[in-house]
Amino acid sequence: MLFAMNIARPSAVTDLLEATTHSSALKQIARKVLDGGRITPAEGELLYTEADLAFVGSLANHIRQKRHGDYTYFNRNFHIEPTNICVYDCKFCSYSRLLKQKDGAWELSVPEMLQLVRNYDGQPITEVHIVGGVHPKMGLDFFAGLLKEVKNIRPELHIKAFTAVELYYMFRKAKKTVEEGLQYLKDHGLDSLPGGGAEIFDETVRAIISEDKCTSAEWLYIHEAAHKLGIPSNATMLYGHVESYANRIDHMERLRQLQDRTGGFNTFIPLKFRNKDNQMSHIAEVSVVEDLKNYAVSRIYLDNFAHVKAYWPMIGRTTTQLALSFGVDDIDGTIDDSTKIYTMAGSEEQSPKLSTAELVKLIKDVKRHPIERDTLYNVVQDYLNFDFTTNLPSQNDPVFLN
Ligand code: V47
Ligand code: SF4
Repeated sequence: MLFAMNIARPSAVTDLLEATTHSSALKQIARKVLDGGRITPAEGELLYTEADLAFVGSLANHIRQKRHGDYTYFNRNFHIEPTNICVYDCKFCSYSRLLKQKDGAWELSVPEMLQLVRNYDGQPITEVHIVGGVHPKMGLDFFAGLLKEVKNIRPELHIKAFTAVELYYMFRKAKKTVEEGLQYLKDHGLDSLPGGGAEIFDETVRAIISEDKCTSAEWLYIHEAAHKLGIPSNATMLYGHVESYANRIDHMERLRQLQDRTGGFNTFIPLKFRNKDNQMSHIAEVSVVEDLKNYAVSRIYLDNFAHVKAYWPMIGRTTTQLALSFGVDDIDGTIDDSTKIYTMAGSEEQSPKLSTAELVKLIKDVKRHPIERDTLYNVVQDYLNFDFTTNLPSQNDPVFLN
């Protein structure tokens, strides 16, 4: 029997309305959020500029608690990065190489990638995440063939693959419409899209940080088309570089509107800009306080997104645990160390691998209820009372979270 979900907690959130330190504008926002209302872009900006961390944190935590109780989700996945050769030149990217650059470049053949899949034979992995550079010679048919072979080896494995940036390039090159290209990949085994390539939608900022890749309108179009074809997706936001708070709110506003139309986004993933070895290295990284504030405002603003995810390899274990009190309900997965896009940019975790037992402990240590999910947030295993020595639910007394 589980007790964790039913225990009422004293709520810090009602204090927000009484505290004399908050302006009446902020109290009005709090009241609106507590009544289940939707905040405006101007109110979103005010949260960034005027509210302190405790204020946004209490509101975001309240929303998370209302939606998910103590459940904190993770999944068991692994990554394949087919290549880091890329036709584009995003200024924040530490990982890409030009076709003619030999130093530090890689490109994997289909058999090499299938071997990576086979390496997980017998392991209870539910998802493979395939994303990489935009290689001029790896086209639609190459990737469709890869998807089909992966499904032949492991039909039940969910394939979350290709950012809108990669898709836009491969469809254009193959002279397919977005709809035709997506349907073709879906027929070959594509199950969902990851959220990458969104960066910041504001056109002026996008022109500075990634001028030549697909536009914001194209990114949004591809995700909308995918949702209409029954392919769910994620959305990201790269923050903490040259963007303003207004740019972040504009980014989330465009996502919120799309989500209103389709409901096809699973989760929102803020990605903190890391400055190691890229053309934006002169820009200082933002503080942990800013990270937490950003998670919280995201949770408050995106009222039609079920989940907000903290990508733990990027921000590290301690900030991940903190983020769980600032609106985050999902911490991504058990990941092997083949995820180079972040390690090369200076992520907290230089060898980002956590076993399931370690992830479960990380979640339990902050009094949350660990739930292994699949990509679509179906519960795979409840880990509140689980014995890793027998791999069975524990026979001992239930663990109390409070
Ligand atoms: O679009 C690149 C980001 C993204 C840096 O959907 C950087 O479940 C910070 O989108 N500092 C690709 N970020 C990865 C991605 C992702 C990751 C985890 C889960 C999911 C999901 C999606 O990585 C890029 C870009 O925004 N990125 N360089 C950097 N220096
Ligand atoms: Fe290429 Fe992606 Fe790096 Fe941009 S972020 S240069 S699209 S690999």
